[in-house]
Amino acid sequence: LNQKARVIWMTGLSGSGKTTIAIGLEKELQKRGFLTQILDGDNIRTGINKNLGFSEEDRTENIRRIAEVSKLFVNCGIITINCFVSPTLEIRKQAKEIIGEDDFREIYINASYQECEKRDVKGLYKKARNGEIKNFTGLDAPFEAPENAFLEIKTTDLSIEESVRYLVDAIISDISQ
Ligand code: GGZ
Repeated sequence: LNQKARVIWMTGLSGSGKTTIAIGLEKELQKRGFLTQILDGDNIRTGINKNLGFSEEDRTENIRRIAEVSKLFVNCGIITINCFVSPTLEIRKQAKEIIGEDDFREIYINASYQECEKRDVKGLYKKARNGEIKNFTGLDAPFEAPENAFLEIKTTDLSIEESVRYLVDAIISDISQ
């Protein structure tokens, strides 16, 4: 068992494709014998972080706890794949500091607001537009693109399969070094 692990930190707008790509990455890593754990809103915001909303303060606390949990996973050799909007430079800096930069790899899942709104898989963009959701990232809450991500994936240019292959190759070669 190769115990060298990483926290693969996916940042991007709601509906940009973070979780879809993460599931593809996890499948490929498991095939190669790696232990993995995906963390996303579905298993974090319903449990450990269910008292948190989407104010800047709550997002900061959300990401802080996630980073602390990720550190525990990565320290026992589990590749942790995190899918959180994690919208600001400051929030991701905090995560990187908690995890430690040797184990932290930031992946920017880049899809424009316009594209995500067009997809609107969960109907959240429509609700945000109608004012039913406040502090919606990209509309009335900020999203700051990463300045030097380990990898940037433009999901408008690549298919899901291509995105996954690009990411898998980068992660495998990073871990093998
Ligand atoms: C952004 C929101 C909001 C607001 C609910 N702004 O597509 P999703 O549904 O599954 O991804 C979004 C998720 C964002 O939670 P995170 O924990 O990733 O956010 S952060 O890192 O900023 O703490 C979206 C849904 O929750 N959602 N309200 N106002 N996304």
